Amino acid sequence: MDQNIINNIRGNDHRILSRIITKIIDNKINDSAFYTALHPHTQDSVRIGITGPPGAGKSTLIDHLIQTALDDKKSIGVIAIDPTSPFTGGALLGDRVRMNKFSWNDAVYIRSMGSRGDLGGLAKRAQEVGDVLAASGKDIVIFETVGVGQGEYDVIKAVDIAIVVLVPESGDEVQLMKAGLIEIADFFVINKSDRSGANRLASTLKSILHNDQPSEKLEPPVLNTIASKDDGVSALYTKIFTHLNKMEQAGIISQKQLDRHRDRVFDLVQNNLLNEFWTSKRLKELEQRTRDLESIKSSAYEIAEDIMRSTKV
Ligand SMILES: Nc1nc2c(ncn2[C@@H]2O[C@H](COP(=O)(O)OP(=O)(O)OP(=O)(O)O)[C@@H](O)[C@H]2O)c(=O)[nH]1
Ligand SMILES: [Mg+2]
Repeated sequence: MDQNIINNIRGNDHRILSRIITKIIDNKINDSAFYTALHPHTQDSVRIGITGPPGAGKSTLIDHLIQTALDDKKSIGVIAIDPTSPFTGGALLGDRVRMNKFSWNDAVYIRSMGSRGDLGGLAKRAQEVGDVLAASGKDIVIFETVGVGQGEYDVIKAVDIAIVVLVPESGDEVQLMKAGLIEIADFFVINKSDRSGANRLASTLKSILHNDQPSEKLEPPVLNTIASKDDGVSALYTKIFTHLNKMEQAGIISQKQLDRHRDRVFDLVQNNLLNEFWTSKRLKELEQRTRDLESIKSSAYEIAEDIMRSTKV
């Protein structure tokens, strides 16, 4: 591993950051020595996940959060995970505009990465990009995802504080959320509160959260914002850090850090084993054993056991 690269990352050289991050997104860095050398420098950033339905105003909120963080003398990195863009990691128009807006400023780094067709490794790569941004010295790293698939869900699970952004029309979704999102959400924002129904949604949500909260979590705050008018965003910024403090004191942040560390080890072992197992010979065997409709007569279990027992490597 070239120590120069680590030094350049730590020196916050944005050109180097871009190059490295592109490689990570393209899955071209599988050198464990790189991540091991990076690791000691990745622990000091606050990791914030912001998720919610398409068009809820997440990016608009983040734009204003960036400005608020800068006013607070904090540096900030943003990873926008876009499920509609191809997995080449190309920045979308909106993100380019945002990047231009802050491109003069080396305290801000914004990058988008796609997820389509790439769900399995998405959370892993997003975390690795987060590590690079953390090592570059960013005080805050924000992950923006559209709250849809498992991959995005895994990204949001792996942060210190998960913020779910809703809009006044999200009433029905609150029911859906009770199943999944409430488990991961540490904080709710009702954006577009210039529209009717915002207060009603806030009070419905508060009562659900008050009654249904798992005991190992703090009750998530619910805050109303109008991101497009920068209304409520600095209050949101302050509240995020107050809540983070409370989470820290309750031992929740260290528990989350430990959980995500364990999950990463688990996933790495699992991926390594899979890669080791599925040699080209075994893949060929799989292909042969499932080549025609006739093969459906054998159960999947039977074929799987045969392949696992097979000495072909
Ligand atoms: N009325 C109103 N419009 C808003 C508000 N916040 C954002 N918008 C608008 O909503 C649209 C979507 O905003 P984005 O910030 O791109 O939303 P997003 O959640 O990042 O969208 P995706 O990343 O595509 O899921 C834009 O046209 C914003 O100007 C708000 O508080 N009120
Ligand atoms: Mg967005």
